[in-house]
Amino acid sequence: MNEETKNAILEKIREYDRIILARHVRPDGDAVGSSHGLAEILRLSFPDKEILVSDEDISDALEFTQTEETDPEILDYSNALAIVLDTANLERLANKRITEAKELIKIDHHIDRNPYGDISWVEDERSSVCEMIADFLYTFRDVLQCNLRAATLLYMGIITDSGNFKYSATNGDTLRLAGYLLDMGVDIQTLNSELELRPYEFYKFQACIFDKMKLTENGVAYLYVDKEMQERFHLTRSQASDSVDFMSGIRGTLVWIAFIDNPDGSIRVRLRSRFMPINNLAERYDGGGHANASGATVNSLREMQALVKDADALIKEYKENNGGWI
Ligand SMILES: [Mn+2]
Repeated sequence: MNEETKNAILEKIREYDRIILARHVRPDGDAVGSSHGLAEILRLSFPDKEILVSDEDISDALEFTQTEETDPEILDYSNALAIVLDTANLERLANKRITEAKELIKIDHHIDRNPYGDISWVEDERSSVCEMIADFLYTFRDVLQCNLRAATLLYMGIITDSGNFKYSATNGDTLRLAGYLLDMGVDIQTLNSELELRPYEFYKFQACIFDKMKLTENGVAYLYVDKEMQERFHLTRSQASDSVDFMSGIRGTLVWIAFIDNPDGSIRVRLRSRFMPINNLAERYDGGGHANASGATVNSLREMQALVKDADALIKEYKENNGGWI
């Protein structure tokens, strides 16, 4: 698929002596895996070229990848080729200066509502950009070099973005390309341990969440991580916010919501759903996002209750008018 585009990208890579890679802010496994996996492949394949990853906001959870990034401010973008990965639109860029590069290539798997770049390779049915980079590597396997580190980074992006091959974007290509990377010797026990193991205190926090979680009549699960709870468990903002995922496994619960006290007195809302969309509800409360994952803000306990009530009414309506949900 897209053989012409892939060929054009390889030609551009050959053309430039300096290549700078970039990705979206608050990087996930796919953003880190695809930018550093491709960087590693390019360094091995073209040792005379200067290959740099330009962002500096690595997440704590991915520090184990020991990836090195260069301060965007000290980079020379003139005569450089930029490759932007996993970034749907330029506003999401961690390094906005990357657009100063002479030419820019977009490689992404989000719906292409905001096309950009001199060359754009977007396949929105792909599980991950790491799957696309693995495909690129496989397509040009006679030209490109790969090592265990690059294979591990790409494999990491595939499993994190596909939910360990559980999300519906997973298809035969995802598994074939993951298998191609595994054959290079990826240590899945170590990788999965790095990605999944949590400190003991994390489970104490989870137990507290399960104790406090509430369920509405029609199946909205919700919880409130107030300031007191954040202090008691020494939670970072992102740890408090991730608590929304604890509620994802309840049968009949099509919507689950976490409310997290912000330092400024407002309350951050994280909404998740399956089968039915949730973004319209988020938009009513100063937010928005994806069909099944959105964010919003409320300013009082009363507004929190109103949102829960609205979500409950939405579920009720959905369940009455649709079959097939679980
Ligand atoms: Mn991705």
